[in-house]
Amino acid sequence: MKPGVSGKPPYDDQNVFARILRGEIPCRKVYEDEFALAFHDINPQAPQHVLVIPKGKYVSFADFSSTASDAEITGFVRAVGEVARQIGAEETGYRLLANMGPDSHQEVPHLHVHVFAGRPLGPMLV
Ligand code: IU
Repeated sequence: MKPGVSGKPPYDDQNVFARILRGEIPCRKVYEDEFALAFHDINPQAPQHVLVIPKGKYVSFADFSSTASDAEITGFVRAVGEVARQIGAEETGYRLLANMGPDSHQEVPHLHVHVFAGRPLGPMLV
């Protein structure tokens, strides 16, 4: 397993999403519950571009899927669905994306799912 990609990597408490979760940096909140916080991306790539983050200290999807509790995982997935509903994207459709680790160009080391919507998104470019 590569450190930082799989298993339980070290978590940087000063990463920007940790600071948003602690209220040290403002965000344009879309949704919040016990398990997740969702807010508008500061550099939107679609008319609707929302980030959904778990409240727990998880760097990546590998980390989250292997160490989070069932309640956290269920709560997070439900929150992603709720965000899509709240931004009105259920009818038109939307795209979910999560970058993980260096090859994916993950910039912020706290797990986040991007929700893109608001226009035809075209074929997925990898
Ligand atoms: P990535 O999947 O780690 O590459 O995406 C990080 C996203 O976080 C990216 O779309 C940024 O625009 C976004 N973001 C933000 O919304 N607020 C911030 O303070 C910072 C990054 I730094």
